[in-house]
Amino acid sequence: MKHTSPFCERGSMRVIILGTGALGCLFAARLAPHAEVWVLGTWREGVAALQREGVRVHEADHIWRASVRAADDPAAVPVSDIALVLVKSYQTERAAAWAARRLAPDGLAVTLQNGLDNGARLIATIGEERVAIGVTFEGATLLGPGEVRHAGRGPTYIGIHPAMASRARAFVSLLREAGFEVHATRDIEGMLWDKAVVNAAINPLTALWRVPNGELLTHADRRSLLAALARETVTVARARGVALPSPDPVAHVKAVCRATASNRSSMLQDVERGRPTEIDSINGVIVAEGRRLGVPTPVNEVVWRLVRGIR
Ligand code: KPL
Repeated sequence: MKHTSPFCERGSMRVIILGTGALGCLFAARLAPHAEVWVLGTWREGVAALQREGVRVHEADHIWRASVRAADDPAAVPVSDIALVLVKSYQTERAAAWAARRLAPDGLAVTLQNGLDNGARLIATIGEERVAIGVTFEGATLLGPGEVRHAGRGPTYIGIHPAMASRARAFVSLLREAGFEVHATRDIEGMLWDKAVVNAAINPLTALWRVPNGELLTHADRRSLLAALARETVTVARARGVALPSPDPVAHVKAVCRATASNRSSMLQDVERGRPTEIDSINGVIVAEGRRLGVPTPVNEVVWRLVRGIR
C-alpha cells in the first residue's frame, strides 16, 4: 500500500464485502476481528439481519457470531481499501459500479465468484490495476438471513500481477490472519479453469436433476454426462493455453462429488429458490470460448440452454 492509503492512516484495513449470501457472510465473519468490515448488498432481509445480530456461523461442532457493519446503499459505506466481490455472477455489473464508487484510488477489488468472466467485467468498470481475480474452494451454505453453515474448508487463490502486487499481498496476509488458507499466484487462469471444470459439470446437472452432488455418481447416464462436460471444458481450457493443475480433471470432478456428496450445488439452490443462475458465466462462457477457438462444445451448449430455459 502507498503511504497515502487510508489503510496505513487508520492502521487497519477497511474491507467492503459485496454480497450477503453464504460466502459473503462467511468471509465477513472471519475478517471482522481483523479489519473494519462492511457488508453491502441489495437483499433487505439479509442486510437487516446483519445490522441487528451480525453473522451467525455454524461450524461442524459449534456456532459462533461476529458483529459486522451492513448497508444496502453504497453511499452509507466509507471509502475502503478492499472490495471483496461475492455476489452472484449475474449481479457483477452492479457490484462493479458500487465498488468503483467506494474504493480508495489505490484500493483493490477482489473477485472470488464462481464463473469465468467476472474479472473481465470488473476490470471494464474499475480498471486492471485495481482488480485481483481469485478462486475459493471454501464451502458455505446460507441457512437464512445472516446465517451460514461453513460446509467445508478449502484453499483460496489470489492472482497477483505487478501493477497491484503489494496491495494484493497485504490482502492475502489479512485473509491468513483471519484463518483462511490462501495462496498468492501468478497463474490464476489455471485455478479459475480448474474450478470451472468442476462447476460446469456439477452445477447444471444437479440443477436439472434436482439432486445433491453425490447423486451424480450413482447412475451410469449421470456419470457419463458429468465426464463429457468435464472433458469438453478441459479441451477448451487447453486450446486457450491454460495449464490445468489437476492431472486427471474427470477424476477430480468425481472426487469433488464424493467430498461434497450431501451439498446442494449453488445452481440447484438458485433454481429451487426461483432465482437466476450463474449458467452464463460458467457453461455459457465455455461455449463462447469453444466457438472462438474452434472447439466443439455440444454437451455444454445443451445444458446451458436447458438451464437457461428453466422458469
Ligand atoms: O462450487 C460448487 C457450487 O455449488 O457452486 C460445488 C463445488 C459444485 C459444490 O457444491
